[in-house]
Amino acid sequence: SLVEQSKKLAAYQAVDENLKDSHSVVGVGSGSTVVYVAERLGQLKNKSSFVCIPTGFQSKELILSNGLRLGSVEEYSSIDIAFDGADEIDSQLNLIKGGGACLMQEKLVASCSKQLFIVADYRKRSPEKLGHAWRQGVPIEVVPAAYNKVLNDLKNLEGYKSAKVRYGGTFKAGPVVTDNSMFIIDADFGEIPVEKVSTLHSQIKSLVGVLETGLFANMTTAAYIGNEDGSVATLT
Ligand code: DER
Repeated sequence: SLVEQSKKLAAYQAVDENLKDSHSVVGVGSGSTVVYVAERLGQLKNKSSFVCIPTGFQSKELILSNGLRLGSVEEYSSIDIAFDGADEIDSQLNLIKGGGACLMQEKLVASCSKQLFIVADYRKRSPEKLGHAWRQGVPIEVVPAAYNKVLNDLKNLEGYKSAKVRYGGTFKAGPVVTDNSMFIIDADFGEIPVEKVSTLHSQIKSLVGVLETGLFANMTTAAYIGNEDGSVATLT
């Protein structure tokens, strides 16, 4: 499909243009686009010269299934370069992440990385504000015991519209449980102006019971966006 092809082109270009022989620790994100990052890494002749750090269970599977060396963020808290997907990217490269409920370890790896390259298809690019393209709300990872308290606290924040715990639906009765045994709350704040992303993140993060938010402000080195026409846009 056009979307899959654009994901692959963006992922391959991001790896080809940025992974250097000097890089020895590589962060691998989560989701369907980073599948192509792991595939490209697995094609490298010198793939045994670097260790890959996962951002969750699926990421670990990607690393192993592509014959890449698996490390952990406990052993390698200084990461040379990381590749990850996103649910939405604004004009300042702020991100909404967490569509795959892996945001905690994704942000941990991103925060340990000297460089973070985001790879995505054209649906994720929002020339407008965050919340324009991704309408499912800001993912928030919360301690299960605190979910009701956090749902109530969120109501007091500027721009709040609604919030709900993410349920597994057909595939799991009850709430989605993350790799960290936490719940996810998806909170709708409508469209979030670029200059408000960092503030909103901090307000949510300060609520007792919140582990992490899916708002990634000022963390992205560059984004590779696969376009419908087969071209790849590099945003910095
Ligand atoms: O959960 C995340 O942040 C993932 O990176 C994910 O949402 C990106 O998803 P995709 O690459 O499958 O579109």
